[in-house]
Amino acid sequence: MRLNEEQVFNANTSHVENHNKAFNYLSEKLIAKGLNVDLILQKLTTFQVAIPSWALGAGGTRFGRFSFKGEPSALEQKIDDVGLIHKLTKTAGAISLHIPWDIPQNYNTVKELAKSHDLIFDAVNSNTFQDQKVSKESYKYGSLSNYNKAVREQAIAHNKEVIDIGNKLGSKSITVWLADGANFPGQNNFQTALEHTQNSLKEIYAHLPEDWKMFIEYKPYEPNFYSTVIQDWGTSFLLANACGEKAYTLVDLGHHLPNTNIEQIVATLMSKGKLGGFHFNDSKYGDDDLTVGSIKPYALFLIFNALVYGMEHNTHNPYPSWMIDASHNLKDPLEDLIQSLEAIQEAYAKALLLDQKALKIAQKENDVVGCQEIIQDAYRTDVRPLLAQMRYKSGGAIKPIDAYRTLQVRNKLIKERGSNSIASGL
Ligand code: PSV
Ligand code: MN
Repeated sequence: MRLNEEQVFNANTSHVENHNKAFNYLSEKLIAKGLNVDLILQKLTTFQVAIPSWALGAGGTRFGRFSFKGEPSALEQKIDDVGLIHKLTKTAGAISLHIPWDIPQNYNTVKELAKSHDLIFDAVNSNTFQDQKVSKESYKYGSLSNYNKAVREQAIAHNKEVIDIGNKLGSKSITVWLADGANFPGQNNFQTALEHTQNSLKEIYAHLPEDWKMFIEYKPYEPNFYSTVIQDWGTSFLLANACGEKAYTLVDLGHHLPNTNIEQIVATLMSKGKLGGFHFNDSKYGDDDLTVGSIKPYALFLIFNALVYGMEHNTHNPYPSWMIDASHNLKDPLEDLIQSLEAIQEAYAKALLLDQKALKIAQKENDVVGCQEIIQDAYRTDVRPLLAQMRYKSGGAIKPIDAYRTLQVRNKLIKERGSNSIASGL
């Protein structure tokens, strides 16, 4: 199913007047502060976040999965769903595929469909954390780090195939996340596992097309609870350096131990030109994959401060590849993603308001109170009219969740796909 311009226009009509008032009020305040509102709007318009193909169905936990009616059961339907989100939010202009969950049957059809929704293919993701029916070797004891050469070779070949698939779609990067590790002390030799991983990654790296990047994602634990081979940003960073200039670290917000200072990690990586990709989600305890901004919106804003600073000052760091990596078991997945996109744009917009010059002066003067005042002044500004203006002017919805509900999108999807359709993925 698709939404057309007229439907979105109609959904906006009852909000236009209030929106204009709110936007004009905010705009005046920001201009009085010396901010360039047009430039901020332009930056918000170009900030596009990829939607992962596996987040469009209900997420599961290890205790069960409660399907959501009208889930997309084929890749084409998943692309349509991202198209719907993009139409309303104007922020989801890309889709990220996980292979082998979403191998295209017909590349031309899939490419044309994505184009018709104004979507591009972002990073492709390999999967060596599950065995496939056709696999000869098992990843039970690891993939790229495995003691057994035949398993490593199978995992390397899979990653190369993922690159080839992505290349046919126009993707420009691969994300490698490994579940490799150990559940018990003594199970693995740390040094051997790391060495195998490095050598395997180098082989995958050698297969990258000229204009491609490889993102190495880290995670401290789960599914292994004693040790994970690529456990932290430092390990990812050293592996990326060992591979070469096209290899980068990928930061997933849920992949840190509680209270880790993620903004500092972002700053360090960007200063070294090695932050390649970013996965957004939110969490209370671990890799909870909750809606972005639902638990720690202030932390997200501080992370965006580091990102905005890095994007301005670290020109040797490539523009990062943004993706939502969240999916859980309660909300309508499309509403969940719309809420995440809003939270991301909100944190970004607030970070764009930060008075960098004043902050630098306050920092030099060791005016600790002043620093906090400056940072929190940006954080406490209600920027939602800016986001609504960006969407409205781009042809999107002033209030995306409201439009989604008014236009009865989920009911229409259920009518079209049925109540029992199930999305592939975790
Ligand atoms: C692992 O937890 C991860 O963050 C990786 O990015 C995977 O590809 C994705 O989640 C799968 O859900
Ligand atoms: Mn991730």
